[in-house]
Amino acid sequence: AIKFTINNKKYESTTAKTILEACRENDIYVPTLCYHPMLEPVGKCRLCLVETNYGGKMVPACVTDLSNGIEITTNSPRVVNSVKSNLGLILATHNQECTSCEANGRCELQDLVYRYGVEDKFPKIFEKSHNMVDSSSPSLIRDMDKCVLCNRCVQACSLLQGMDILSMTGRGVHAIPKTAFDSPIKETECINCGACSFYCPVGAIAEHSAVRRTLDVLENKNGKIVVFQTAPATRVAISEEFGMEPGDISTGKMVAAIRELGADMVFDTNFTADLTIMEEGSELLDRVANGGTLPMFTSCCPGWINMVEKLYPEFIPNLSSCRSPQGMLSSIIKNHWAEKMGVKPEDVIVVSVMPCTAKKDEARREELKTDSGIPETDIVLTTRELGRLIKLKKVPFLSLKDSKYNNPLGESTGAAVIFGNTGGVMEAALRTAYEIALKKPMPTLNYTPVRGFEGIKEATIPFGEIDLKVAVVHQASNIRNYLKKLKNGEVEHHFVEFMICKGGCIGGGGEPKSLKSDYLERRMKGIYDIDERKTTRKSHENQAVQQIYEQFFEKPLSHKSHKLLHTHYKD
Ligand code: HC1
Ligand code: SF4
Repeated sequence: AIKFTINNKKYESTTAKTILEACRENDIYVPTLCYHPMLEPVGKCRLCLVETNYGGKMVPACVTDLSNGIEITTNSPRVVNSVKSNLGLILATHNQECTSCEANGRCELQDLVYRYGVEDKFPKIFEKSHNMVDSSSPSLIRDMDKCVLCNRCVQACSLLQGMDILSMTGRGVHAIPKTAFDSPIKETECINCGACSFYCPVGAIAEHSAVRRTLDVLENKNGKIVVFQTAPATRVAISEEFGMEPGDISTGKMVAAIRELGADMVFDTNFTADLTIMEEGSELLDRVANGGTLPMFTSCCPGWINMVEKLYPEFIPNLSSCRSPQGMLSSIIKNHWAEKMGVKPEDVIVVSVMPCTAKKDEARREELKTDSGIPETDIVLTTRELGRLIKLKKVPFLSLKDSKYNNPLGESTGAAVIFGNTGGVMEAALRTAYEIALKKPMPTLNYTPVRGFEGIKEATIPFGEIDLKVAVVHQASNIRNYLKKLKNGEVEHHFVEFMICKGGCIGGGGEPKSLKSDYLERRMKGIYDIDERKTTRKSHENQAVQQIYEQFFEKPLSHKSHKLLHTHYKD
C-alpha cells in the first residue's frame, strides 16, 4: 500500500492515483478549474497547487501521482495565497459580466472567487480583449472574453467527441480556443452537440439561451396557448438543478413546476417516442422485407443527423425517415391537436424542454415547418435553462406536489423513457418489432446486450426467417469509428442506433452540469427505474398511441403519418 499524509493525517491507498483523487476520496477540498473527472487532467489552471515534503516547489495535485511517504499540505497560508493570486490573475483577464451571464449561479470561477474572497484588484490585461462573441449558432454562444483557458471545451470536442472543431491557439495572454480559420461556429462542421458548453466551467461557451424569450411568451400570452413538451432524459436530471442527486426522478415536480411557470398544457415527448417505435419499427420491417436500404439508422438525435448531412452524406439513404419524437409531437400539436381544440396553429406556442443543444437547431429546420411556414417547435429550452427559469420565477421546486401530464399526448410506456439512455431506442424497438413480427413477446423485456456504456454494442436476435443484427453506438468519436468499419465492410447490421452524446441523451450537452464522476451511471439507472415501475413497457401497448392511429393516422406509414411524422434530409 502507498502510505501518505494529508494535512498531517495518515492515509493509505492500495491503488495508484493522483494527489487530487486521494484528497477528493477523503473529502479534503482542493480547488480546481481545469479539472473534470470525465476528462484528462492537464494541470493548466494551477489552482490545485499543494505543498509536499519533496523540495520546496508546490505541485499541481491533478497531475501528480501519490508516492509512498509523501506528506501533502492543502491548507497552509502558502497554498491559500497561491490560490488567491492565481484567481486574481484569472479575473484580470476575465470579462466579468456576471449579472447577465448564462453561467451566473452555476459558475465554477464565481464560486471560487467568492469562497476565497478574492478582490478584483489587478489591472485588466486588455490584450486579452478578443471582443469576440460568436452567436452564429442556433445552439451555442461563445464569448471568448470569458474564457479561462481550462482546455475543457477543446478536450470535450476532440477527445470525447472526435470532432476537433475547437483547438487552443496562441500563447500566454493571446491563447484562446478557436475554430479553424476562426470561422463562426455555424460555418464549421460543428454538429451542435453542446459537449463544449457542458464542460465549460464558466460562461465562455453556453447554450444559445431562450430563457428570456420563454419568459416573454409566458408573461405576455396575448391570447395564445403555451404548450410544453419534455424529453425523456430531462426528468432524471432536472433534480440536480435543485441540489438533488443525479438520477433522482422528478417527473411530477417538473410537470408541476412548468404549470407554475404558466404553461397551459404539459405534454410528454415520451408519447411520440412510443409513436416513433410504431413508425420506425414498421419502416424497418418494410425495409427488411422489401429490399430497402440497410442498415437502417435511427434518426432521433439531431447531432447525429447534422453529422450525416455534413460529413457522411453518402449515408442519408440509411437514415430512417422518422422525425424525432420532438418533431413528431410538435407536428401533432400544431397540425392535429390545435384543430381538435378549435384553435389556429399560429395561436399555439410549443416550448420543448430537451437535454440537448442540437434540438434548438433541429427546431429551425425548414422541413419541420407547417404548411403555412411557421416552425412547429417554437422554442427549445435545455434542461439547464428550465432549471434557470424555475429559479428565476422562485417556484419552490422541492416542495411542489407532483402533477401529471395532460392527456392524451402525455401518455407513455416504459419503452419511451428508455430513449434517454444509449441503447434505449433499440431496446424499445425490439420489444415491439419482435412481438409484431413473431406474434409473441420477447423472452425478456430487459434486453441487456444493448445496455451499458460500451462504445459499440452489437446483438443478434433470432427473428423468424432471419437473424436480426443490430448495433448501438453512442458518443461521436465511436460513431466515426463505426462508420469507418461499415465503409470497409468490417461490420454488417440491419438496424443501428446512434446517439451523439456519451450515454445518450442523459449525457446531453444541455443537461445540468455535473462534477461527479458517476453522474451518467446514476441518471441511466434513474431512467431504467422509471421503465421498471411502469405497468406498460411496450410502445404498441400505449392506449393513446393506439387511439391516435384509430382516430387519425389510420396505421403506421400511412399517408397522414408520412406527412406529419416523417421527414427528409439535406444532401
Ligand atoms: Fe432525446 Fe429523443 S431521446 S433524442 O435522445 O428520441 O434530446 O431525452 O427527447 O426527440 O423522446 C433528446 C432525450 C429526446 C427526441 C425522445
Ligand atoms: Fe442531443 Fe441526445 Fe443527440 Fe446528445 S444524444 S445530441 S442530447 S439528441
